[in-house]
Parts: sequence; C-alpha cells; structure tokens
Amino acid sequence: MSGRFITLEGGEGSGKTTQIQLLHAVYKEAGHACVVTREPGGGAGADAIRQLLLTGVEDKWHKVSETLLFQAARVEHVEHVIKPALHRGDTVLCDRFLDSTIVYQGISKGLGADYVRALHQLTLGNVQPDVTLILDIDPAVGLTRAKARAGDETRFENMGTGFHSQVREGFLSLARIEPERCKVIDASQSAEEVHKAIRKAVGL
Ligand code: T5A
Repeated sequence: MSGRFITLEGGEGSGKTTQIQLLHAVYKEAGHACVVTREPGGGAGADAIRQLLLTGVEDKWHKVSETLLFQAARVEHVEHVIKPALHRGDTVLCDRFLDSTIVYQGISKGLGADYVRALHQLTLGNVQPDVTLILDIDPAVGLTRAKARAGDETRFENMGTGFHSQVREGFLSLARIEPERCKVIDASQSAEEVHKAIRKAVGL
C-alpha cells in the first residue's frame, strides 16, 4: 500500500474534526488525493454500528460487546474504505482508529490493551497508521466544547470526569510507548496554532 495513513486521536472535543478539515484543505490546495473519514463509521455498515454505539444510556453494552462492535465497524471501514484508498496512493486522514479502542475500552473500561490489540491482529492483521496525532486537552475543557454541539451521540460524553481523565492519561501513555508514530499536540491553543503544530508534525 503506497498511501499515507494519518490518524487523529484524543478526548471528546479536542478538535479532531476541525483539524482534519484544515489539514484536508492543505492537501487539496496541493492537488494531492486525500480521503477524510472517521470511526466509528466510514461506509454503510460501519455507520449503522456507529448509531448503536454512540446513542443511548452509558451502560447499554457490556464492555466485550462494545469492543467487538467497534472492531466490527473497523473491519468494514478498513476493507471497504481505507485499504482501497491506500492502494490508490491516496492519503487517508482518519478521525479515531484502533488507539481509541485501546484507550477507551482497553484502558478506561479495563478490558486490557493486550485484549484489544489481539482482537485487531486476529481480524485485521498489521493495519496501523503511519502517523498518529494525539490532541491533548484537559477533559473539562474538551467536554465543554463537545457539549456545545447539538445531537444525540452523547453516550460517551456522559461517562463522567474520572473516565475522561483516564482517557487522557491513556493516550499520553501510548505516546510514551510509541513516540515515533504518536505525536502529542497541545490542543488547548487556538485552532490556527494547533494546525501549525500538526503541519510540522506531519512534515507539511
Ligand atoms: N470511541 C470511539 C470508543 O470508545 N472506542 C473506539 O474505538 C472509537 C473509534 C466517538 C466516541 O466513541 C468513542 C470515543 C468517542 O466518545 P464522536 O462523536 O466521534 O464520538 O466524538 P469525538 O471524536 O470526541 O468528536 P467531537 O466532535 O466531540 O470532538 P472533536 O472532533 O475532537 O472536536 P471538534 O473539532 O468537533 O470541536 C469541538 C468544538 O470545539 C471547537 C469547534 O469549533 C467545535 O465547536 N473547537 C475549538 N474551540 C476553541 N479552540 C480550539 N482550538 C478548537 N478546536 C475546535
């Protein structure tokens, strides 16, 4: 696969969607083919699973079922959207990927990071991002930003501050384990400053 696979990760309201759009504009301006996508989602099957996962009460799913649903959506996404784009040589900009499952289900919900990694290996092999940008922000600030937008996809937002603090620490721990792939970006800055830091991190 010749394309570059870039993921954005971080807590709720850390600015991933905003930054993906800004980065996409840079690629577009340069005339470079680029696919923007997100998880859970990316294709009809994965979008249907997204609805199951993000709406409703916090304890709607057992952590094992929840993890399997995220990974089922990921298989649809990788096989139908990500791999074809990378084979064409396109850059893929993806809002969340496997690291979100490692952090949210593996670390914060206590299923174990190794469990999540093993499931990924079993279902998708070695599909991994080339670069991961971790947008780091105080969860209280991020949640305030996220709650300002309308919609019913609030299941994870409602999981409490302790849960979201573990999410933040979880992402930072991944960056310590894989510093070459995972670049931590201070997401408390203005959107323009965050964009500049991201461009530097991806070499644009
Ligand atoms: N999940 C996901 C798992 O548990 N396991 C998994 O495996 C996966 C894939 C996804 C949820 O699912 C969980 C994690 C999530 O809880 P989602 O709706 O996709 O749900 O939620 P988020 O990914 O968190 O998306 P959000 O829309 O909440 O946040 P973003 O995309 O990080 O932030 P963005 O860009 O939409 O910005 C939010 C607001 O802040 C403003 C924006 O204008 C917007 O209003 N903003 C800023 N304001 C000030 N300064 C800045 N620098 C700003 N940047 C953006």
